[in-house]
Amino acid sequence: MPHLRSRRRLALAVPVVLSLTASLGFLPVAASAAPQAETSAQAVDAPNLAYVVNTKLDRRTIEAVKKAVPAAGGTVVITYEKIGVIVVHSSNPDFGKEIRRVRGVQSAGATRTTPLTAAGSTDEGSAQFLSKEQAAKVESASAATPDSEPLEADQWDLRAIGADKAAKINPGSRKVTVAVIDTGVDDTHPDLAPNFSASQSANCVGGVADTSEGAWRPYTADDYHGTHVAGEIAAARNGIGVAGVAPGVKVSGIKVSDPDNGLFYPESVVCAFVFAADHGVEITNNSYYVDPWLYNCMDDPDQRAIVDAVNRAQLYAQHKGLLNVASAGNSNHDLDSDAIVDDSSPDDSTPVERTIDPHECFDVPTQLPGVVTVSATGVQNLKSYYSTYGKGVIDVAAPGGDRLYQIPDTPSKNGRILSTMPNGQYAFLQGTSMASPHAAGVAALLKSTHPKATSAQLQALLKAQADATACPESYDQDGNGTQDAVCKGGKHVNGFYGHGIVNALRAVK
Ligand SMILES: [Ca+2]
Ligand SMILES: [Ca+2]
Repeated sequence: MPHLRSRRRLALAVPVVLSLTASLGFLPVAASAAPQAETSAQAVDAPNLAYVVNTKLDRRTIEAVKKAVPAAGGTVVITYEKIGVIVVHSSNPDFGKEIRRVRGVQSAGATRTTPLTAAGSTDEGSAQFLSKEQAAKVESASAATPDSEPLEADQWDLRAIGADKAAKINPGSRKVTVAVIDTGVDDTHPDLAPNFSASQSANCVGGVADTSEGAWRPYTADDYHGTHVAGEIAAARNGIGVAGVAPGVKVSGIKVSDPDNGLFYPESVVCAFVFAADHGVEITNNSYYVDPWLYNCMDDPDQRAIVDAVNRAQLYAQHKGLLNVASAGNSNHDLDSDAIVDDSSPDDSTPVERTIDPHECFDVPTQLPGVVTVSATGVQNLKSYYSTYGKGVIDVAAPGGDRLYQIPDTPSKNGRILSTMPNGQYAFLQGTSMASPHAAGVAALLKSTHPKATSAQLQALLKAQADATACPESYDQDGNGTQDAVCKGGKHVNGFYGHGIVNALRAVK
């Protein structure tokens, strides 16, 4: 397809695993979690870790590897036969080494550096809730003009991509669902309830989908991230609060955040992609990177196994027609440079500073092949100061907000993005986490008008219809005389905006 960027290096490193899905295809088989009698000797006090074991895709190999797991001191949690990914728990410190020697194992490694029972802290950043005056408007339909929502005057982001006008032409189809892979979604919020799809929602934490009533909801109001994202995509036009980019489509929640430390571990994300693909979802939104590594290096056996497992799952979803949309990251990193200093990984134990090459070490899922990578802009259509960027990496840009340098002429003068929060609340947040759902919303509008589009075709449409945005002549946002980031490329594709800023109005015309 035109405009699809080459990811040859990554594609070579990670086997494409979809060819046998037709002959293997069944639902994931949950294995017995009962303790195994033949567990090998284990070091005293060794931490119990989770692993992904990625195998060749024939059933005999998968069965043989499953049998080898207890011999290496592990317990099978679940087997995703269609993609050859086995989730294992083990307290044998040599489990990874031992299982990698088994015939048919293509990669295997620990998905965490801290024991399964450990608790940690989370740093969600700070949300800015509405002022009393703004909050009073939330349910006051009379405050709105007939064509707008009570708080829409503060939604500069909708106007920036023509989503206010698009909604009057086509708000999107009920046959399109965007799954929010995140901290859970509070579907009881009055702005989300009308468009929520419970049958396409689950709790995937630990790698096994739990579809019991409400399992997809956030643990507490502090886990607000997924609820904010869901509102940006599909908050209803119902005379209450705010509107989303595609208020006519459905949204679902797939929770992947660990209850102890809030982290998004690989096995949970593998579960989420497979669940979405098997439950008729059209688009996934991924406003996160898979923990515990901000960048996963292919020369490390654990990190390589993480890339392999998550990539198999997201490719499986693409093969079923899903478009996976992901945030670029909030580190103002240039993913087209030769060296990035990562001092935050692993984020579930003690981070160690390392210098990585983003062509060999990957932010997952955003740098995986076929995933739409989204950078963030503010009200001036300039890259947000925090947004990660990179020529050949960013596919499109979308509003994510900029509270420091791009202040809108709105009632609140708040440069961030206003959306839904748990317990019926609203708040402003900024980040590429907010940009990705704007792109996912526009993709949902495109899928509504092009229901037969494949994943690659939908991505091509999203890029072709984006507003091409040239590199700025200067990017010294803090005004100290040095450039804060360097934009490479021309008007039609560059490192700050990819193929441009997504456009909702063009998507429905
Ligand atoms: Ca509303
Ligand atoms: Ca500067």
